[in-house]
Amino acid sequence: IKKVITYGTFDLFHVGHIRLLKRLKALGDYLIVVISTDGFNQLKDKKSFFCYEERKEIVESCKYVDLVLPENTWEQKRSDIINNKVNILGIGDDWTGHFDDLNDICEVIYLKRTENVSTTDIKNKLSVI
Ligand code: C2G
Repeated sequence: IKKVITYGTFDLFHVGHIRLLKRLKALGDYLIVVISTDGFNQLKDKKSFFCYEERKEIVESCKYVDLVLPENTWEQKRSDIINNKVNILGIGDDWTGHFDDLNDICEVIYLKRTENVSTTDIKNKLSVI
């Protein structure tokens, strides 16, 4: 079976996330989503509204997702891909080029981001209500 992996914070789960996961699942048979822990979010200088456990529970409930794992470091991708026998790493095109070094062990694909939606926009719009 063809296994796909992706990484992200997935805070305030929205259609941008869902449309990405839907497209990623269509590339194979099994989709692994590696969600940034609260500790790793600090490394990314991101403060998520929901904690890791809540973001994990939400993403696990998405019909396109087969497995959720924690993302603790920038460096774990290579071992994640090898240990889980992953064929494709896919991620939004805001990351274009960043993971090309992994194309010796899997296909690396960058998918177009969904326009006009982002967790940051949601937070900003809510803050001025
Ligand atoms: N995304 C999208 N369209 C949007 C918003 C997000 O396609 N409108 C995609 C992003 O491109 C990413 C995924 O949804 O592939 C998750 O987005 P974030 O939670 O912002 O992920 P990020 O913080 O970029 O984490 O090691 C990699 C990092 O953990 C990626």
